[in-house]
This record gives sequence, structure tokens and C-alpha cells, in this order.
Amino acid sequence: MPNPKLDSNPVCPFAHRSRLALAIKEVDHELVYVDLKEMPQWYKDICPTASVPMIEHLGQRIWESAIINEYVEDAFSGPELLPRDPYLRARARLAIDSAGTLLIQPFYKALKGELENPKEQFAEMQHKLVETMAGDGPFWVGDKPGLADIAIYPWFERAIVLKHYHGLELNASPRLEAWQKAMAALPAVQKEAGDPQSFIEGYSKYAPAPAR
Ligand SMILES: N[C@@H](CCC(=O)N[C@@H](CS)C(=O)NCC(=O)O)C(=O)O
Repeated sequence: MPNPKLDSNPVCPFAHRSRLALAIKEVDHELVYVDLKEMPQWYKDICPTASVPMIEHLGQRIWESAIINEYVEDAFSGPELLPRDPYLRARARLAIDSAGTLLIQPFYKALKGELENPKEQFAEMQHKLVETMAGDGPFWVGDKPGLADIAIYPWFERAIVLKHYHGLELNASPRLEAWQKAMAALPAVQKEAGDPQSFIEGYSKYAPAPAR
């Protein structure tokens, strides 16, 4: 089967999701750099959402990171990224579905300084996030990394920006800390790891004043 092409940018956490899916699934692929500061017209012409990531495979295109990752899981062999057990499979999808409201929205609100009580709201958010975990760990829904871990991890790698600009911690609970450690130890996660300094610089437009 021909290799897919992933349109991506290193700063983007959504593109990071799809790079992680391809890496953990061990799918050879071509990575195409898309400039987000000045998105090229050729990309706007082919991507309906004009955003990264987008996967191109067998002459077809799919966008939206969570959907791309389901496609990667379905279209390629390699380690399975969804549990076979129907309950855990549903829990993985619940966790992915909850990531937007429980993690991604609070992350950007905190970064922009839009939370009224950031420390309290972050603690509450992490509590709710942990409730979306299932099984005995160390991964989000059991003992193997999968789509739920992948959907959530990019923001934990970028948590350094919240610490830098606002003094906020993202992995304050022992369960989240153990999970992040287990993820960071995976070779595929290490291979796709971003440069912390580039995150701090990349997110500076949202949060100009560093924490004292
Ligand atoms: N819901 C989309 C979000 C993708 C997204 O917001 N990507 C950003 C970069 S992180 C983007 O390409 N924005 C367009 C731009 O910056 O012009 C997904 O999950 O793939």
C-alpha cells in the first residue's frame, strides 16, 4: 500500500496528534510542512478547513485530527490504538470527545489569561479529566497507548507554556503524572517530541507577560 502524506506544522498540537498516531502505529509516511504564519494558497485550495493536519492517502484527503487518527487506526496494520473490549473502546472515545471541553478550551483560556481563578479552575478541570480515564493504567484506558492518549498528550507536552507564562501546572494529580511519564517514555513519543523553547516562542502571541 502506498505511504500516506501528512500535512503538518511542528507547533500545532492537533497535527502532533496525527504524527503520534502514525508513529505509534509505525506507519511510514511523508511529512509536509505547512507554514501557519503565512498559509500557502496551494494548501488553502486543497484543505476545506484551511488548517493542519490533513492526511492524503490513495488519492483521498481527510482532515480533523481525531478523524484522521481513526482513519490511521482503520487503514493500517500495526499496534492497535483502540481497545477490543467494547466498554474500554467506548471509554477511549468518551475521553477523546471530552478533550475539547475539559482540556483544550481551558488550556487556551488559561494561556490568554481569560480564567477568573486559574489555579482552582485548573485543579477542577484536572479532576474531571482524570475521571475520563478507565482501567488500571498507566495509559488513559488501560495498559497500552492508544487514540485517547494521543488525543490528549500534545497539550501536556505544551504545558510548559502555561508554567512559563502563568505558573500553572497541568499534571498536579499522581495519576496524570504517572500517565505523562509512561507516555514520555515511549520511543514514538520521544521521536515526535517538540522543542520546548519553540512552544514558548510559538505561543507568545497569546500570552506576552511571563509569570514572576
Ligand atoms: N479541529 C481541528 C483543529 C486544527 C487547528 O486548529 N489547526 C490550526 C493550527 S494548531 C490551524 O491550522 N489553524 C489555521 C491557521 O493558523 O491559519 C483538528 O482537530 O484538526
